[in-house]
Amino acid sequence: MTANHSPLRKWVDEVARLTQPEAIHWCTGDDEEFADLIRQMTDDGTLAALNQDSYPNCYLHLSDPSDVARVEHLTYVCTERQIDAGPNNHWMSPADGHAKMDALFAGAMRGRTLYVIPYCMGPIDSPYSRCGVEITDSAYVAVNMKLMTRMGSAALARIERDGSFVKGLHSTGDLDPERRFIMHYPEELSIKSIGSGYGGNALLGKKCHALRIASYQARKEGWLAEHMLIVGIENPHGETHYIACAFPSACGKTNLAMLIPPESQPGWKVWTLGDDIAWLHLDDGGTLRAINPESGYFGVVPGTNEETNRNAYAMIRHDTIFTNVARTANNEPWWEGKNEGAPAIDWQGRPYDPANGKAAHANSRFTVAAQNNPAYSRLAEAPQGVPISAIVFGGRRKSVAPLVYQAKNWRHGVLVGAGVASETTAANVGKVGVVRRDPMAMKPFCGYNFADYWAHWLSFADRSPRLPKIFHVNWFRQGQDGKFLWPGFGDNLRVLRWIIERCEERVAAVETAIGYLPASGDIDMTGLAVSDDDMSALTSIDEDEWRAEIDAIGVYLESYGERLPDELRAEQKRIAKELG
Ligand code: OXD
Ligand code: MN
Repeated sequence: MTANHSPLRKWVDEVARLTQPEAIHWCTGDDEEFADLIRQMTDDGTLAALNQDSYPNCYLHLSDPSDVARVEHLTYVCTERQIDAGPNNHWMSPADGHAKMDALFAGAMRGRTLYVIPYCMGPIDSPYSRCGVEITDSAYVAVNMKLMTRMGSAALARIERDGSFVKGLHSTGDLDPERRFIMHYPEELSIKSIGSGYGGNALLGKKCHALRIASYQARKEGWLAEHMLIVGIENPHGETHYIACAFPSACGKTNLAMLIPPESQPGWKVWTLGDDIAWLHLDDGGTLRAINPESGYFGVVPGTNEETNRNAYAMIRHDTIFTNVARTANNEPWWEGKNEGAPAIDWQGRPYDPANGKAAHANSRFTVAAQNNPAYSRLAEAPQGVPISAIVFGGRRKSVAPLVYQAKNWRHGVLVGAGVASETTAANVGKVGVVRRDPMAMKPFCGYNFADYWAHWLSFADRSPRLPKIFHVNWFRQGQDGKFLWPGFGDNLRVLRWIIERCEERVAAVETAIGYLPASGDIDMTGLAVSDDDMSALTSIDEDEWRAEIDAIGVYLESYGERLPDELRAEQKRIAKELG
């Protein structure tokens, strides 16, 4: 396959001159190509076939042990002016960023094949979708992109029609962490990434394009690119509400997106539209509509089992690429929390020995096409997306944040989002379990200054009287003994039901300075063994803790200096005053 689109052709030629590949392959995205690439990788050892009787078409990739997560400290936003990237991003000038990367890319593909991967983020025929082309020397990236995006000929045809696309250049390089960088040039709609094969660093359609570059593009074009799952909640009468939820990495987005209602909630159904990213547009009538730009899941494996996520457990039983899980003696994939089988070989390919730590890496992943999900919503393919009733922010907090509360209005909701904090997880290299501010769960992903991003969020209030209601949840509250107070997983539906009732204005709530909390008895507890004391701890606030929290949010916001929107400052002060 070749391209008529001459800027694309020209760019591929330029990259080939710089990187010196042995061969160039234009990806068609068809099934034969996928099968050929898999065969090639099982031959050269990049992939190992898993037990094909119990896990048909499943493969395992073990990465370099130094290359297992996103690398925020090596991720840059290169804008002409540093202030436009903001204190929330590492910055380099575009000229320096290109010079640094081009030196690393010179000759980087010698002896390798250069793959040209045209892809479309979102349904091919959606006005809300945007396209990109990733050039990579990794066949692993090519097959992952096939599972995660609409990749190949149809995307190329759209690129030729649209005349524009995001340029992403990736090479696995030599995997030396000293020569690993993920650079974004939002003003040029381009990305350069070298030295890592890990999903978030290498599958450029995902975090790099659909969040960092798209957030910048969205601000210019009047929409939002967010780190949110999209889920449809159908009630026993067949009515469905769509909700978009932003949680930091590895806080259970995939589980919530594929939630199985508990037996005590008969007639309720949950449909998945997306598990990680939402693109939100206002339609002509002022309704906020969401599409999922992705078409597959790159999910965290540990903890997935029949009880925690039956849909995911079934979905990854076939046609799945696993990365950095362990294997059993009969060559099945194994991970901590699988509740079945035992590890024989660990994620580094060594005989399993508990003295070496976990058998599967804490950030081991599955890549799987969304169609494998038994709960995949047919509306995930709808060009117009789905109308969003509620936006839900959340974090992983041992204390402070109650199970759920509702913001008083859009402006307050933007403050709630801006104040999100969470304990860090294994999805990024670095210390785990440290509380940090993660506004809108976008700390690692916003491609421009957060102060401008909040101003952009606030501006939606002037554009529509019909915006979704905004909420905050915390599934991770702990008691004095360190045990989780809330069971989570399927039981989170109970909280989502309260959220929907609030959207439909069918239930009252308790007004506090930080927002509306559920009144006692308004969260359906049928069949659930949570004590009254725990429930009241989950649904009340400690004013001393909240005074400190709101002050800390104020200090954090002020670190954005004079670009911080006055409206946000005023909202923080209002709450501080109400708390007294
Ligand atoms: C992810 C992440 O992989 O947020 O989705 O790190
Ligand atoms: Mn994510």
